[in-house]
Amino acid sequence: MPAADTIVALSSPSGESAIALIRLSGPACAELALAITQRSQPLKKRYAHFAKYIDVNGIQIDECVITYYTDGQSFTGESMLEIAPHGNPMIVQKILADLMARGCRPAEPGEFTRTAFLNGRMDLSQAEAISDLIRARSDRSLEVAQRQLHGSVGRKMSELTERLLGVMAQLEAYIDFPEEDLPGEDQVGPASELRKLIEEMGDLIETQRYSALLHEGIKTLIIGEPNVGKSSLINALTGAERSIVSDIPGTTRDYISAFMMLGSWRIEILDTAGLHEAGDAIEKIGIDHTIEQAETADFFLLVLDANLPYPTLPDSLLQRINPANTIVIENKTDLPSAQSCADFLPDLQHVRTSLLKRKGLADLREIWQKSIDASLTHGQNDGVVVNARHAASLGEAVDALELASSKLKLGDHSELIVADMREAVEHIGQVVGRVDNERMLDRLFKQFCIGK
Ligand SMILES: Nc1nc2c(ncn2[C@@H]2O[C@H](COP(=O)(O)OP(=O)(O)OP(=O)(O)O)[C@@H](O)[C@H]2O)c(=O)[nH]1
Ligand SMILES: [Mg+2]
Repeated sequence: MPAADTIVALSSPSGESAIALIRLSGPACAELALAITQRSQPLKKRYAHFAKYIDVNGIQIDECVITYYTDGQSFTGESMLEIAPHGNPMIVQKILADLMARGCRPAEPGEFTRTAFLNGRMDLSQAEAISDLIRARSDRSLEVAQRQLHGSVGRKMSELTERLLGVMAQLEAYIDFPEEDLPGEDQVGPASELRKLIEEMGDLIETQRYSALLHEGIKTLIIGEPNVGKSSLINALTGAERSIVSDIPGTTRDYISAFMMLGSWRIEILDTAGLHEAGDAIEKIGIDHTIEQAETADFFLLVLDANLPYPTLPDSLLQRINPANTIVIENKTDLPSAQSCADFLPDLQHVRTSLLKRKGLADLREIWQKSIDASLTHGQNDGVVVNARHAASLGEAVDALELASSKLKLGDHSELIVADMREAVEHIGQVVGRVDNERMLDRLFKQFCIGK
């Protein structure tokens, strides 16, 4: 059986399910389709065939729905087969073993998408979007992955490239006349377009921060002195008894994390050890952990007991908090001695709560969500959000353009400036995969699941 380099994998999760999906891609698909169904007529393309799956020994394994795709009209661009048997892991294993016996080989992680990319079915940013789409855990990240899958990043890169090529064409007009310098008046247009491009690309690189927040969740730290209600807050927000609540100060000794949704944002929320002059060595380690976590946190909920004097916060923490990333929660307002804490860090937004009586939580959610919307939504560039790999390539493109820009200012010869710009165009090309780098592709597709 000439199944050479026809790949196979289970594309649905392993375990019991109503149906499972086994995918194949490669030159032997048409022939395999006939062999496993024992038919003599080719399968109609893109048609759901109800058929018996017969193994190499002539034994029926299951009844399945089989779809056949021809070259150029499939996800990978090669011939493909999709076999949907009943979702019993034993049936799936038997079919996979049979296909292997017929010469197929198991697909590597992401190999279907990699083949699709190599066959020009999509650019690299679209291939990455498939992985993001599968892993998305919030409406926002789904939205961004879907936009990217429809080519938002690719279109932006084409636009940038076109504009760079436009500037290069203006400069190239002088390359044929090396004895002539670019006249001053002809430098103005290219110089200002170059600056504009550098700025726009800088904004685009900034959206990487947003992409990380989408995928990993907005890391929110609950901080405050011991016994103010931090653990009560994580429990109220997540609706679970995640953290132990007690009236003994210093109950939470190390941070505890949980995930929650705030509107369409995914939040990683961490309850921490209370900040104070540590009593014992273990408490001190817990407080060090809080300060360490604060360095990488995106948002802070600073809890106060409205009945007690204001806390003194460590300098490192004071430097991290600002009105855009912190909300002060004045808790225990049900007690008769509760005071207003409005003059504690008055620039920050304040919410009054009684976590014991479940009061003020809706206000907190509303202010918190508005605050995140305000600080993150404007950071999106026409809805285009780049990931770390894109940002690195764009960063190199910006470096090359900065060089070009300074050479232009110095009145260097056009040829030198155009060379730098050509380098920038190449770096932009890497975002969508115009690269010759097997190792980079290996690394990228390894992060995919098998069967995708
Ligand atoms: N009266 C009143 N008590 C509260 C309120 N919120 C929490 N408490 C009580 O305060 C005590 C401490 O609450 P926790 O949530 O454990 O406080 P914490 O900040 O996590 O404390 P540590 O882990 O020790 O740092 C518990 O007895 C809670 O029941 C509130 O709004 N009003
Ligand atoms: Mg606690």
